[in-house]
Amino acid sequence: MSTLIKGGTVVGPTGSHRADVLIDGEKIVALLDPAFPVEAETTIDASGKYVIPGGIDAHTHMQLPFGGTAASDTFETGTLAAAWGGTTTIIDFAVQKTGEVVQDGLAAWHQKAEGNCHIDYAFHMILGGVDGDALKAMDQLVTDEGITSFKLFMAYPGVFYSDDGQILRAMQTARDNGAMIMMHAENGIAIDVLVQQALARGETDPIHHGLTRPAALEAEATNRAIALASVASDCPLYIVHLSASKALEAVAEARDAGRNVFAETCPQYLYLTLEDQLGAPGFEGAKWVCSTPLRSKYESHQRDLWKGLRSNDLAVVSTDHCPFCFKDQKELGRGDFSKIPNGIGGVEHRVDLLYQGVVDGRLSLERWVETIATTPARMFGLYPQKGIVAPGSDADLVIYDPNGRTHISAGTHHMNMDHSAYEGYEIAGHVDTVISRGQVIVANGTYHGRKGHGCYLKRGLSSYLV
Ligand code: DUC
Ligand code: ZN
Ligand code: ZN
Ligand code: ZN
Repeated sequence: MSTLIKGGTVVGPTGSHRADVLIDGEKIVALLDPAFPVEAETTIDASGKYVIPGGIDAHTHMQLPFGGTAASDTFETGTLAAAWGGTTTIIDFAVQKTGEVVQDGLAAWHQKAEGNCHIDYAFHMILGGVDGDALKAMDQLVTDEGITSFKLFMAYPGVFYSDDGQILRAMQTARDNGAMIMMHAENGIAIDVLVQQALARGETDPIHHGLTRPAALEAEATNRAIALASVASDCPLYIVHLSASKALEAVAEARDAGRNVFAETCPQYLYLTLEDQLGAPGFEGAKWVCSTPLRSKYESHQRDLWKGLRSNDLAVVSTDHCPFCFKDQKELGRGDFSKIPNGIGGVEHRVDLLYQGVVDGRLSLERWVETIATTPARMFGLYPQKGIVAPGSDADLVIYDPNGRTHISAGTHHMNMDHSAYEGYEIAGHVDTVISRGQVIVANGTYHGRKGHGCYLKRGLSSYLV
């Protein structure tokens, strides 16, 4: 089955040019001069549109048990929503619960995902405890399971938390086997003190979530993670969901020194602020409770994050898609903000929200594609199978209409959430057509994909390893 995408502008990380894209089966087989005559079984007209690699969301949490409930998107609903929004690969976080055998945690995650995904998927592994068995499991997962990145938490004492000694040991193991350590960098010990003090003062509203997680404690943990990685012979380190200027400064300084340090941010930190949350009536602010938290618009965070995206101190934009409904889920924290499940759902809107950055003159077209697709593929060992429009790569493509419009609303989104953190946002662009391994799954506002089409991807080591 051959398909020709005709008349579009192909955008890659290093430039944009007019080219027709020929697909045979699941692969891209050629990029052709538009004047070159080609026959294909199907032709798709992409005139006036961009042809980009399918989005790769390197940070999602489908069905994550968390905060006394579970993230509301299953692998089925979450990957369907991702597909609608132009994301053709997710990397979800499998979880080793504290005390559980790592491989058992992984097996449980495969069971949730297998046969249910609309798009291709891979896993990172959250380590809920670092001991001798977990360190051995890291080696086995890298060698046999295609899992080459491990997330640790400096936050959440008693839940996922690792202390500095555990972190150092995991980093040393990663340095030896080539894996990436992904870090939730917030000082959870100090945060828990602030949370208890706030609650004791009767400060129970959602806004106190953010106020008890100050930027300084994100910066402190980021600096500490970078120092530990340095002691572990420059273990590759990737800071997840970075939101604070001072944390970004630490990453930039390490990168300027040639260190193996990388970071991602998320659309919520680029667009939403603590004041949006503060302005919500009553308990509604719970919809914007996430960790790291939204930061104040009166500080320089958002401006610095956009700058970091341009300078590559922030290499990737992922969603940290961790959806909870307001009703019965976010509401668990009525009267106690610390019981609000932490997370914002956004897997459907990342490609569009970042395109708005192009429209607003904050990112180039090429940098848009790099941060949403090419770099996540390279960072996490999926390149060049994914993340690029090139012969030999999987035919995971989005035809993006710069003259279309996207209106974000819980009334029309496909995520299993009863609200949207971006309710009412208008984007000056639109995901027109989505192709996953040669199959058209979204076209003309209609869904043509199916659950079970998505395959598990075994990943290699990061392309950025030195
Ligand atoms: N960290 C994440 O990465 N996701 C959800 C909550 C959290 O703290
Ligand atoms: Zn986290
Ligand atoms: Zn996350
Ligand atoms: Zn549409």
